[in-house]
Parts: sequence; structure tokens; C-alpha cells
Amino acid sequence: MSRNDEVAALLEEFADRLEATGVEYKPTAYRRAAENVREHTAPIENLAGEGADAVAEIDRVGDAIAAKIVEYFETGSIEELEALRSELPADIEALTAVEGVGPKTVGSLYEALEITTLDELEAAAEAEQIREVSGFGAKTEENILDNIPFAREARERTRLGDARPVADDALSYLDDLDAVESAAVCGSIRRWKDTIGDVDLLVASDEREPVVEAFTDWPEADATIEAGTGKASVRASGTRVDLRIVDGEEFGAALQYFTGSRAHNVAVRNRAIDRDLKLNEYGLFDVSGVDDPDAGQRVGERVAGATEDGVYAALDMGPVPPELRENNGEVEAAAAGDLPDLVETEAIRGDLHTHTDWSDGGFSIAEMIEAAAERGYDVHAVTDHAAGPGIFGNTGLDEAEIAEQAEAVAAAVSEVDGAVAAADSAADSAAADIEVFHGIEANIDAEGAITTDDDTLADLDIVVASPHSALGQDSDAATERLIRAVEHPHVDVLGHPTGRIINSRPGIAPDVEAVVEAAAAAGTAIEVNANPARLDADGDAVRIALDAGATIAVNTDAHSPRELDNARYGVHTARRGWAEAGDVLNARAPDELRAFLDD
Ligand code: DGT
Ligand code: CA
Ligand code: CA
Ligand code: ZN
Repeated sequence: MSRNDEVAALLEEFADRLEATGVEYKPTAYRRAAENVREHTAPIENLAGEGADAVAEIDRVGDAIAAKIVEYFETGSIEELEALRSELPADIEALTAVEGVGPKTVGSLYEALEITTLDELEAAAEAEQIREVSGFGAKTEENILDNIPFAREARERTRLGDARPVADDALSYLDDLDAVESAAVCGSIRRWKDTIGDVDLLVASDEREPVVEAFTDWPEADATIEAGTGKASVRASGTRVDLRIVDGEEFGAALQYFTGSRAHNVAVRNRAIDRDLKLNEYGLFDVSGVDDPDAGQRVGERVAGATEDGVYAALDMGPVPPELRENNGEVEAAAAGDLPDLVETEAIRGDLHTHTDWSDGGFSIAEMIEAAAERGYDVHAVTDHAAGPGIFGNTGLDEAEIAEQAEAVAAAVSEVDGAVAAADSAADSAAADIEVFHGIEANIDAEGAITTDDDTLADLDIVVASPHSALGQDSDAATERLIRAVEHPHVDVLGHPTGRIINSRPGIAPDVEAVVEAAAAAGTAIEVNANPARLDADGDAVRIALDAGATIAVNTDAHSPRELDNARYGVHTARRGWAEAGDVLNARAPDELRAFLDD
């Protein structure tokens, strides 16, 4: 965590505590300041060293807040914040993680019931004490109780998109050390789970001490949790990072073991036992002539262990892609030689869900097209928000604005070198570098209606339809809603089907099978939204969709050129659902894509 992030978090806590004590306006000022400190390119500690005036140069950071930041760097704390903490000794971060509990609620519940922790909140709700507090009722109390487990889990697990860059950074740091022979990421990160408990790293080396020392000195490490001879753990960006060091001849077996999942490992180990072999993190051993195979870890004759593929091969099975290792049929498939040929990030030929400054994106139509062309994409769809339920203020486009945008897209296409409009593509696409589709992200209302006129939708190259409102509706209503949406004749892609925000809100829980069957029949693709806060549809839903014969689309929902890089999170999520390139709409050739959209 950079010190900018650290100060931003402190200012956010300040804002929450001010709000909890009933102070008005000031909390907003602190939150805006926090946002700008976090985004500021210069290290805050350097500015603070120069004094409050230098800190106040940051947008939205006034003199009062600047002085507090300097105070923090000079004394290690902020007196006023400490006073607020002792006035309200509640774990405000944990409590506000519960959907429906804001800082004001924390303040009221502390005053009435002295609630300071999630456990106390849960106990009070179970004892029906919260409904007695003025301003609360039985319904609110039930909601709080329902949302506590989600909040608890959210605090324990990190989003893949936050943890993966930490793992990548640690890996390249370790790889550069002379003492390191090979290094790999393992654990749930290597399986690309949507949330992860901790980051696991594995190194092969015969010089363990210098590796441990270098690891605890890794510049991104905020603290050392433990440092032993063969392993060490540090904290970085709020996540635990575990390192294990093994001998080269054991690297493959250790990689297999520490990648998991536990259920997959149990199934693979049973396969070993069936063959008079013993599999553990040290290797694969032939124990057929051994009296007591449990006498030690390295008993019998080593038959594999240096490479992971070698371990699987010695068990008469193909190498199982990490994303599949959840004991959902992958062991049987690998033994039968039936593993899918999973889609790769490089197979993606364009993004079908992106935003520009016409709605809530930060960049122009031309800038986004250029960015897509630079990535080597063959196609790019401009799909800004349509006006409708769940879309804030006038962010979304009404029918007249969509018509206007069609002209703007055409103008941008002629401005960007090598771009051609999808409408003209039949003749020109052979010569074009990138084919641009004009579409919209339409809204699915609570009943499943699309809130943009049919005539307007009919004129567009592509319609992504997504739920943005009524995300607390019950499962039956959600199923009906999404079925009606995918059956709409102009809808091509169902965008982020559940509307979940990982660790923040669960979204709707439709009957996935019913929705994907309707989608398959109607020729509507199911989106895997690659934004790491969404990853929606998830791997399980993708598997169900593909079994039903539906097509998926891996889209980033990018609001900036940089977010186009999130495609890999969507691809690996699709791989968790056993997706091959042919299953993915935007991995198909442009003419096939066009045929799907025209249908
Ligand atoms: P996470 O960190 O909760 O997202 O999930 P994982 O899968 O990364 O689990 P973690 O970090 O506890 O351990 C990494 C891998 O090591 C795990 O997937 C399987 C393996 N492993 C660790 N401890 C055990 C164990 O006691 N038994 C077995 N069979 N495998 C283990
Ligand atoms: Ca882990
Ligand atoms: Ca671990
Ligand atoms: Zn959306």
C-alpha cells in the first residue's frame, strides 16, 4: 500500500466518523480529498515533508485537511481523529461493510446499544434489540442480519483484481533474484478464483536464507508476518503473501500441491494410491515395494516431481489447467484425454461493451477506438449507457442522443486511421484494421422490459442489456426478468447478469439454468464482465451456460483505455467455466460475429 492509499484510507475513516457523530458537509470534503490524495501522482510523504502548502496543492485538499496530513507525518497520528475514535470506539470499517449500515447507523447503534463489532451487531439483531431503537424497525433488523455473513466474508477475502497485480509484482521480483531457479504463483490466484484469501508463491532454490531475506525486503511488503528457513509471509496491500522455497527436483510436486484446490488434490492423490504411488508436496513416489508408505514423506522411489506436467503424466492424465482444478469432473476428463482446449486472452478479437465520455466514461469515442486498435483488436463496440432505471442523473443517453451519437461514432471512425464502420464492413473490412460497432448498454427494468425504444434499438449494430436497478428483488422475479430480457428481439448480449459487486453487494440470484436456456434459444450471448469488481457471469454460470448451448461474450465494460487490460480477468473466469475459443462471441471472426448480431 502506498502512503497515498494509507492517507486516503485515514481521511475516509475521518469522514465516516464525522458523519457518525452527525456532522454535515465536512464528511463530503474529506471523502473528496481522500479520492484526490489516492489518485495523486506524487508521493504524499514528499509533499508533507515540504509542508502544508505543498499538500494543499492537491485538488480538493484544503488548508485544514493539509494541516492534518502534515500532523500525521510529523506525529504519527491526528489528534482530532483520535478524539473521534475514543468518542465512538466502534469498528466503523467492519460495521459499514454490512449493506444498509452506514456511518450514521453505526453512531445510533453505538449510542443506544454500545455496538462496536460485527459480532455484537449480530447478537443484538438476533436478540431483536435493534428493532427497538428509534429509527429502526423489524425489517431493517432482518436486513442487517441477512447481510452480516456477506460482510464478514468480504472482509476476509480480497478481489482477484486487487491481489493478482501484487502476485505478479512479487513474482517478477523473485524471478530476478540470482538465488532463484524458478518461481511461480500458486493457490487460488493461479486458479483465478474471483476472490482470494491469501497470495501463494513458490520458489525453487538451494539457497533458502538469501531468498527469505530478499522476500522480506521486497519493497512492496508493508510488514513481515513470519520468516522461517523454508517459508516466509509478508503483508502487502492489505493481503497476506506466503512464500515457500523447495528444491528444484520437488518444484513440480509442490506447485501441484499448493495450487489446490484441496478437493482436486484429494482426487489426484486417490489416483496415485490406486497405482501404488504416493503423491505429496515433495514428489510422486513408487511405494509398491515399501512396507510402510506412511513411514516418511520421501519414501520409495521418486517417479516424478520436478515438473507439474510430469506429475500428471505419471498418473496417466493430461496436465489440468489450474482454472479447472475444483474437482468438477476435470480429473476424469484429464484421464480420458477429454480436457477442453480453453480460450486464451490472445484469442479475444475485440470488446463488445465499452463506455466513452458520452455517458460515464472518461475518454472520447476516438480515444477508445484508438486504444482498441492499438491492442490489435479487429472489432470494437461503443456501448454507452442508455438513460433508464439505475442510471444516475443524465449520465445515460435518450433516443435523440443515441441518434446523435451514431453520427459522432461515424465521425470518429473516419478520424481514426484504419477504422471502418460495421455498417460498411462487408465491402471494406478486408482492408480495415478495426471495425467499429455502434451500440448501447440498455437497461433491463425490474420486470424485464428494455427501457429504450425498439426503433432506436433496431438501428444499432449491437445491444447489450443489463440490470442496473432492483438488484434486491427475489430470485423468481429475477429469473423472469432476465428471461424476458434475453428474449427481446433486439438484445444481443445480457450484460453483467446478476449486477453483483464483489465484496460489496451480492446482486440478484436468478435460476441460471432457466436464463441460459432462454438465452441459447433466443441467440443472446451471456456476458462475462471482466471488470474485477464484477466477474459476472462467474465460472459456474459460464459452465451452465455452455452446457445449455449458449454463447458467451467476454467484455471489459471499459471506461478508459487502461481498463481494456482487464480482459484477462474475464478470459480466466470463462476458463473456470470450461470455455473454449469457439464458445466466445468476441473470439470469433468478424463476419461470424456480424452474423450472430444480425440474427
Ligand atoms: P484461498 O487462499 O483461501 O483463496 O485458497 P487457496 O486455495 O489458495 O488455499 P491456501 O492458501 O490455504 O493453500 C494453498 C493451496 O495449498 C491449497 O489450494 C491446497 C494446498 N493446501 C494447503 N494446505 C493444505 C492441506 O492441509 N491439505 C491439502 N490437501 N492441501 C493443502
Ligand atoms: Ca491462497
Ligand atoms: Ca496460503
Ligand atoms: Zn452496466
